[in-house]
Amino acid sequence: MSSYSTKIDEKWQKKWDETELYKFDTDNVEQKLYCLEMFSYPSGSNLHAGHWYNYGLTDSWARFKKLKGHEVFQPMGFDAFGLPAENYAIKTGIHPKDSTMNNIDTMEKQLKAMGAMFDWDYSVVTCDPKYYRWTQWLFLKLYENDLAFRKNAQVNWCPQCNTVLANEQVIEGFCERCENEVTKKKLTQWFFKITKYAEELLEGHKDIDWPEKTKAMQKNWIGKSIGSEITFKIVDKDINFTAFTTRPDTLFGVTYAVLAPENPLVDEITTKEYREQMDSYIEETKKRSEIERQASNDEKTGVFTGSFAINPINGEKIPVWVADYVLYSYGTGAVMAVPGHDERDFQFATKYELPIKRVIESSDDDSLPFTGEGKLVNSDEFDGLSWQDGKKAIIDKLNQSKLGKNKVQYKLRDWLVSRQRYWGAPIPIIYCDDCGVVPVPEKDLPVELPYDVDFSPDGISPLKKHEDFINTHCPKCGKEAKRETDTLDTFVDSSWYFLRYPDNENTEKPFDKEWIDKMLPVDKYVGGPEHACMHLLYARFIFKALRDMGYVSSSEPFKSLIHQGIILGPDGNKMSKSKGNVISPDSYIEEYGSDVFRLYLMFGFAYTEGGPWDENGIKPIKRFVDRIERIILTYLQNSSDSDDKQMGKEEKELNYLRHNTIKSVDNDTDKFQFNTSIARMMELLNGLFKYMETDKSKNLKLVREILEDFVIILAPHAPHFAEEMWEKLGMEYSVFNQQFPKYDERALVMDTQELAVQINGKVRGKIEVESGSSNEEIEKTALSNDKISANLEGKTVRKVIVIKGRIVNIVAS
Ligand code: ANZ
Ligand code: ZN
Repeated sequence: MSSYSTKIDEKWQKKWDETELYKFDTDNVEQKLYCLEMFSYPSGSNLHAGHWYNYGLTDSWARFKKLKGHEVFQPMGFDAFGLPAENYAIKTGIHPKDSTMNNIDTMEKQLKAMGAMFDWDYSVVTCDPKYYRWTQWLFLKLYENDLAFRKNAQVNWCPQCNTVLANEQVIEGFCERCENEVTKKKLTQWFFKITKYAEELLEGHKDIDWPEKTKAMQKNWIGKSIGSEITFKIVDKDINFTAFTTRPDTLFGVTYAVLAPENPLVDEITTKEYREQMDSYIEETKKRSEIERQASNDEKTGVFTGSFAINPINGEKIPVWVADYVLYSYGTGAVMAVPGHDERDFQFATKYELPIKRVIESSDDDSLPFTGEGKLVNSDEFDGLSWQDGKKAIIDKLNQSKLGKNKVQYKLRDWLVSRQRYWGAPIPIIYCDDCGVVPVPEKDLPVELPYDVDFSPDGISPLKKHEDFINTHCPKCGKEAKRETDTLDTFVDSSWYFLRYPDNENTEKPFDKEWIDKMLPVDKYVGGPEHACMHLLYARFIFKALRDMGYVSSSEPFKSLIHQGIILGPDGNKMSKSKGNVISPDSYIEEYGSDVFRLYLMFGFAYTEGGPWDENGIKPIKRFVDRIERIILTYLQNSSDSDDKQMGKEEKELNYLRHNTIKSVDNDTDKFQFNTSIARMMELLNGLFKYMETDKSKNLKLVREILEDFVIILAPHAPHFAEEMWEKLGMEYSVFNQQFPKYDERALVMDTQELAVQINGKVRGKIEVESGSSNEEIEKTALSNDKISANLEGKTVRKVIVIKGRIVNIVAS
């Protein structure tokens, strides 16, 4: 049994604290390495295995970088605004501020007990007015630069949470938070113009080292589509509409057009005859989510408007329909329907007996709809062109009459940031009857959240009922005016927190440009993949917007990103309170100490994959730790019987193992491949035992060197225990002030030869021996080889012939 326990954790945590070992040295900023973990939401429950996996292991990576000579900046803070605290307040009457601050207190203690290198002097708490003052500042800057605006729009509304949601927070039609079905509401809301950066957000991917899958998710979400807009005139009316299409080459195949039910034109062009039918259809479609409407197997429905439009390429009259498979939120909310070459249009045309025309030829497929590539047919002068050339030629022609042009379309929508909830940063806007929308002057920030609010859940935001908060004076004319009562989405708080960490005490500005240019970008960002299309996209957008306003100089906030996997319960399911399969680290840490727990998480899982919890894995790790201590004690007790010059075969082998281990740990830990790092260290430990257990006199100088190296490379992975072992070896505090050992290439060149081994004339395996080995040594190696001995089972070896440099021949019967 080793001496390692939570006592040792406490001893070293105290010492690290007292000696300010992890204090970021601002004078050494040239060497900075910014290691950032997605900050946590201060929920009431204890840190779970997942927190440990994310924060503990990333801390090991950061410690490794410290040993490699970097000035590591590893801050931690809290994403402290948000719905759960407010919902909790409604249920219990405990104010969100009180419960949140309480939780932060507990979590901070637990995070400290983890023994991570967090420099708490640089912490941020987003619900602190010292922080959200600058979140409000950010809003004002975006507003000044036309990147924050208000519009009346159809928005996602969660009836359970009583608030609007961003598109990103609606998961397949359901609220991301409470999992209730999301409905639609027409409301005036605040948006950030992320769409302005759509192209750059795509382009920037090439400059960042991120998982390809995450980039692909963002790319999909941004949804760039290269196509054209084509204008159709309504017959006998002075009305036009434009349709976005990716297939202008099929224009001759258009047999009808479709407007989305929400398109305001519907009202203008629906004739008396169809009015009643149309109104009831539109009512019907309101009940359906966009997801349902887009489903390919969904039965297509629609109503004729009674009006016709002119196909601009050939003057043909086509009927205009309304159907909910066309979305108002995409493109122009209108579609030119080509049932011959589009699946949805085909289904619709079949149902309503609309004509279906072939305009793209296929050499081997004459069924419709045909969605592949081919040459144009039934398209007058364009016949015979490839579809690519056809696209261009048709748009060129329409361009002359201004009825068609190229258009790039994105699926990305502007970011809806206002929330009708209390526990968020108030939007710093004032409404004046005379002056209209007036931003709060910067000097009046923060607009503080009042504490004394009424939480009764009546669908009205607590701020709306707070007279003192609402009533104010217009900053422009001084007349009585009213405050905006919506608060900002918490994703606004987290869209810039990494900029505040390095300059968190600044009272003049959100951050100092010169300083922040030195500290950013973040070198390594670690967090869950579920943030791909929300936080990670928002933060990139805000960073670019700040760059364009002159507040930062670079373009991408997170140079390199890695996602941790998920630790599942022993039943293989995601841990959740309701399933009762949550693994709490506390009892394990109590029993084994935090480093054993940390090492287990490292060794038991591939970091980016995670997997189900298996507590059987802990004991072997505990033994590993015990054995490390034992080898050190064995060495210390042996120090007399030594031949420090000796560098024979055993010493060379051990030295090879040492340098090979250093090389592997260096390489693997850098890539978050902790499991293989630990496996290599276990091998080195075995090698040390093997060497120490031989009877002959040993080179203890070499053993000591190796033990020192061993403790240093172990240190990032088991920080408290390594510190203790470092002390046991009589070394000066702290192991974290050491340099990660360099491996010696020369020690890695082993002079070996490969020999084939035959049994009765048949090659049965290969062995590796050192050049210069004696015949006896070669014979011994051959016979103890696993494959060979398996082959020899039940047989008696009659003779062994060694032909040096070539072959070993075994005769057996
Ligand atoms: C004619 C056509 C012919 C089309 C053809 C496709 C194939 P992406 O790639 O997603 O951008 N479309 C346009 N706006 C729409 C809306 N608001 N709701 C539903 N569908 C809409 O898709 C672009 C295509 O989706 C457009 O090209 C249009 O149909 C349809 F053989 O126009 B296409
Ligand atoms: Zn005014």
